Amino acid sequence: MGTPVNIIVGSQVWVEDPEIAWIHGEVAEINGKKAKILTIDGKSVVKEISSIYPKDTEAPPAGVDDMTKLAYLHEPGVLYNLACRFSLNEIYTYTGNILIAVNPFRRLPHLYDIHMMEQYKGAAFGELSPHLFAVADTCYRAMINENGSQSILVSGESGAGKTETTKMLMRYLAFMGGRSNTEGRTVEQQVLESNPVLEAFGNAKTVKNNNSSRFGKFVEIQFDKNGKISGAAIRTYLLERSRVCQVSDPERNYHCFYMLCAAPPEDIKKYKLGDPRQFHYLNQSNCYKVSNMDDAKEYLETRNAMDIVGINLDEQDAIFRVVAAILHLGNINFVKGKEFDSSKLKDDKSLFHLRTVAELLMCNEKSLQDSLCQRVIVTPDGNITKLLDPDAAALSRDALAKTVYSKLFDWIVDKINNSIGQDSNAISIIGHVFKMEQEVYTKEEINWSYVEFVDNQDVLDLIEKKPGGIIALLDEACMFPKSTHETFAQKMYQTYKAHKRFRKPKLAQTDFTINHYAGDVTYQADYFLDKNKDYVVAEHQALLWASKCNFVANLFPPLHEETSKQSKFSSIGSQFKQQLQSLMETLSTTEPHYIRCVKPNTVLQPGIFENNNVLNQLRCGGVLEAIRISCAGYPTKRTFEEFLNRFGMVALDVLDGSDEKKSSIAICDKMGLKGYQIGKTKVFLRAGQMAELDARRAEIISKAARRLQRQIMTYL
Ligand code: AD9
Ligand code: MG
Repeated sequence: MGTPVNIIVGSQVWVEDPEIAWIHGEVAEINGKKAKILTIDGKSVVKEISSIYPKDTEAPPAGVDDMTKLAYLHEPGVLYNLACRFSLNEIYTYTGNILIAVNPFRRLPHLYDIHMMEQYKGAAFGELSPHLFAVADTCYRAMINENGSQSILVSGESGAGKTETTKMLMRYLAFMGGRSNTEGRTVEQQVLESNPVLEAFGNAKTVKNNNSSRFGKFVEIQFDKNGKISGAAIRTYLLERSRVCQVSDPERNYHCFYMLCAAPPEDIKKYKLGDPRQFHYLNQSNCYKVSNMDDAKEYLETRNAMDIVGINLDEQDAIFRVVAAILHLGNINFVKGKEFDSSKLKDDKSLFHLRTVAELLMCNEKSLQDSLCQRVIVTPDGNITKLLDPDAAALSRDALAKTVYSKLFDWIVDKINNSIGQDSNAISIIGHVFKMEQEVYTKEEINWSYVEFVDNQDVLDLIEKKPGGIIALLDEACMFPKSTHETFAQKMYQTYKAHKRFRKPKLAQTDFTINHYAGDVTYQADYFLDKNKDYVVAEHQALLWASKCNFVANLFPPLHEETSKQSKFSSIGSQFKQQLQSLMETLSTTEPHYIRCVKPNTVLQPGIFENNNVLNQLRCGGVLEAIRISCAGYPTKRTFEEFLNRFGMVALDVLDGSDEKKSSIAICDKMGLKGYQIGKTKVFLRAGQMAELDARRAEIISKAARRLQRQIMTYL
């Protein structure tokens, strides 16, 4: 990236710096391929000329609202522009049609209020300051005008602001597509209120984000032909189950547990709760409170949101009974029993919690204990009961907690979908911006060789190719009863020993490293097998299906003979892969819009912009690639005819009446444009060149107008 510019003594430049990524300096000396630079922190450094970049001394101090307007497009320019804007609370910046959103970590209420929405309503893209409302508005209008489905892809690392951005997008769409003056619960209200409900059950405090979503989400908002919201579908992916029974300091379990512990006294009594510190599933970490979050208030708000999305009071009661039961379940402990390798309840406390669980889940106390301490093994000669030792019983208890919680979460998502309702009249257009750009370039046979694409197909193959990929090997290992994570790791080491993207770290027994596009990631294969198996222990299923509470029983419907045989083995990896595939199919029928969220610092504080950190996100997130393509590429294309119609006047003397192509080249050359490209039917201009030509054209027009005016005056 970057425009080739001569660097001379006295040039203002950007130089790489280990601490702040890029530092500003002035070239003091040049010796062959090296330059000595005096940096603004008073140091003198010597660098290869090829590694330094010119600094735009004319750049507006407040930055530019679209990266494509930068005079010099290079990494330091892009970074500096974002930093300038961030310091002025301008958190949004365009990169062509991608919106970059830097998390302000402070409330900016005016930025999202109703007046702001009014302003963006119908405004041309780029007319107002960059904003997520502008993206939402563009989408909405494109959907109406072109009658095609749109998608907005929001990406970024944990804590970058995806969830907040998505909520604001949904609010804007509800504002545009809502039915004013409608009584009662409207679809758009239900769509909006699904957020607090899902966050209560699917979000938790982590080290990276106080409100981290522990599941993936795809929200489809459906509109009727009048542009009014007519339905919605929410799909969720891979809820983190292990968090239910395992939390490390200073993180928390899912918000709902703490909310319920902070509920009004009558609820606390009903669910036999109290201080969260008494529960094993919560007290593994010392963190109980989240700053700026009031669990008691959130509890009431969640209840209210549940009302709106259509979860009735009985259902709400059942949901919280299940949540409470999970907390009590975690407090059941086991010690060695009389028989060899058996276990029994540790003490009266454990008995109390066992009874409470049975009561809350409305199931039989003895069956509950048996389902935790025994397994029935089906053999051709009949069933054998195997006793579990205390460790295995504790694992069984945790497995039950995880299963119940994830079924509960799925139930909530289904319920919301059912009560909002679906409208299946969608029309779609297919497209992917980058791919289309490339195709145009190829068709026009122009040179775009320096536009590098990230091709991670080899990593994808390594992970998900069938057969032979890691997921396939994992599924195989899971089906084979004797495999352990060691045998699985050995198999991987063997299979991929020559793979460029796969490495076995030295001395590792079961770890493996994948060289992803964004960098190396080392994985511990330890729990891979367990985590990949998605089955409900038969004893747990039978226990809860027999519950006297319909809600609980319905979370655990028995499998049909047929399906149970087929899906005896069901793997999370393959399921997720299928879900993603189907998501990609849906997306491919829509026109995509991109919002890239950036987390400015790791301390989650306002006003701090960590250069290296941000740069890394821009690199990994493909933002720099996108700039390369949309800017170092040719953002403006015009057919020869269009080009001549518009700019013929700036160079009348060089036009060739019979050859449009020659004339177009002549205009560009006369105007001194560099680096443009001429295709078979079109002129391809670099960023800013169109503006240059337009300025020249405006100048000529105004001169002509003045001349005309003078002439008229003379005649008068
Ligand atoms: V994760 O992958 O779910 O862990 P997200 O979703 O990317 O992550 P989230 O939207 O939850 O991050 O943002 C983290 C926090 O940043 C929020 O809780 C807010 O406190 C803060 N935030 C994010 N965006 C904004 C904003 N536009 N205005 C104000 C914001 N605060
Ligand atoms: Mg989130």
